[in-house]
Amino acid sequence: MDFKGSDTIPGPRTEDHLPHTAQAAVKIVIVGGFGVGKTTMVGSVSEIRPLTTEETMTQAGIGVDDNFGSETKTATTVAMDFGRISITDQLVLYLFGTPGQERFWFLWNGLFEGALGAVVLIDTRRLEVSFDVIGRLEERGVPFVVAVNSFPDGPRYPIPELRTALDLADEIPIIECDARRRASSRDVLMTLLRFLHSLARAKARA
Ligand SMILES: Nc1nc2c(ncn2[C@@H]2O[C@H](COP(=O)(O)OP(=O)(O)OP(=O)(O)O)[C@@H](O)[C@H]2O)c(=O)[nH]1
Ligand SMILES: [Mg+2]
Repeated sequence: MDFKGSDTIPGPRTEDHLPHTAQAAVKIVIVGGFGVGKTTMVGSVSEIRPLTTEETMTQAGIGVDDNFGSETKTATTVAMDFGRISITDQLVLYLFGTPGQERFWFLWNGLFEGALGAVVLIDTRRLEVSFDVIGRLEERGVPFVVAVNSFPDGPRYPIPELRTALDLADEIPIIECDARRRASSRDVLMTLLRFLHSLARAKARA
């Protein structure tokens, strides 16, 4: 895609084979409304060549596909994105990006099976597209963190304001990121892992 230029941290993409030392694999889902940067995030952070199922948006999509705020966008995910990142020699994350358009949301069921947690990507220009997504995660009881993908023309809000606008509980981490950057996307995943760890510890104590 067009943004894989100088802003993307170059790095090895040769690790197609799972390291022999890998002991645990965790499934993580990247969700969010249409065009918030899910495919971008999976692509920037994956150490294997990501699998994408993008289709070119055509005339047929006009009036159906919501293209607001991402005028340069020419493709949309129709099934899923898939990538992998090794966090340590032992721990590997499998990343599944969901389609953003509501007409493909029926695919969520399969994508969430066995998922330990989720990242909700948001675009501050279109917060409202995140409401349904967050509601659906809460219904499913899937723990999640919120990552604010910083688009240059996106308004900046203090985190507490975002928390109120999205009606999120205090313990749910909200962080800013740039989905095009590997290091930033990795930080988001580390935040999710720390959150999952703290939930597991709290459960063990209860
Ligand atoms: N400036 C900026 N542009 C971004 C960023 N992330 C994605 N983009 C652009 O925003 C558009 C949407 O990115 P995608 O990764 O396709 O979004 P998506 O959430 O996978 O979209 P759907 O699969 O259609 O729901 C693309 O045209 C990218 O070039 C970002 O962090 N900053
Ligand atoms: Mg996509």
